[in-house]
Amino acid sequence: MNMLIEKAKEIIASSEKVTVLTGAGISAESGVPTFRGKDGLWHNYRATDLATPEAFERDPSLVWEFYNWRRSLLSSVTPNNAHEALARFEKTRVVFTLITQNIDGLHGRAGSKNVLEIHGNIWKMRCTSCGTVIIDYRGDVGSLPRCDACGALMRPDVVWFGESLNAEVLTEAFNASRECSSMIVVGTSAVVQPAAFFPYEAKHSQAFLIEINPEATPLSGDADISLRGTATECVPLIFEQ
Ligand code: BV8
Ligand code: ZN
Repeated sequence: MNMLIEKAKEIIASSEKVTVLTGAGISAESGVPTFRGKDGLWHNYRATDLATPEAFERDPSLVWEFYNWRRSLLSSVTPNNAHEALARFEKTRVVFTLITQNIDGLHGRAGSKNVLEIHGNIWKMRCTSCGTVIIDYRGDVGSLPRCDACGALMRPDVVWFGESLNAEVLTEAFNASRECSSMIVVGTSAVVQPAAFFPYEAKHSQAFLIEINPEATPLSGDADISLRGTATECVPLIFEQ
């Protein structure tokens, strides 16, 4: 593994444009449950039951209960040294894009300034009617929060299954995937679209593809380097300049 670590470090140091894609696995060592792991979030709940507009339509209280539970899990966790290493790396680079599928906000708390949160952020909520957005809402959301401006229901400002991603954010993520000289994919099962497509977009544009994951994924066969390790084991080593 050390040889691969050294090689990955060299590639990143010599890459003019670096793009990183993270998934739930980068937050696992902070104590945030992943989605598809053995104790995964979806293990107890089916995504289709809760993280969809239909579920919210059908039972907004249940969906808010699910997000309040996840917010309560997140309120006691802190970024780990993988989040922190990426935040430090960002300061050393003119061109660096961090794309995350995570809604936990841990990259921002670690100090990363320019994060593409393609699936939104669990600490934000928005009005279902007038579009008012409340950011970094740490209060108790209660059972059914309503919009101060118009009285309509508030919803978590996240992208649910079956919902389109924000067009600008998606374009930026695709461009960062096409234009990078290397892409490092950390802690994702590479199942959810369109995020799972970004590494292939990078590869197709001749980028060097590095994967960090203790388990193999559908992406592993296409990665130039596949590091079978955890985020906190590998990320600080390959990004420290
Ligand atoms: C869309 C926010 C257009 C909400 C999330 C059939 C085929 C293909 C696609 C589809 C299909 N049917 C439907 C679709 C589209 C669907 C999709 O991809 N479904 C999947 C399930 C097949 N996608 C969508 O709906 C997207 N929208 O396509 O719009 C459209 C419009 C209308 C109609 C149709 C299409 C929207 C997707 C966004 C959904 N929202 N999150 C919330 O969080 O509550 S996705 C959710 O899953 C999270 O964001 C999460 O990040 C994401 C992906 O999961 P991972 O991050 O990869 O986490 P996972 O647990 O799976 O894996 C963790 C990995 O970490 C593992 O590999 C593990 O080995 C590793 N790991 C563990 N420990 C560590 C570690 N790695 C490193 N270190 C460790 N210590
Ligand atoms: Zn409103």
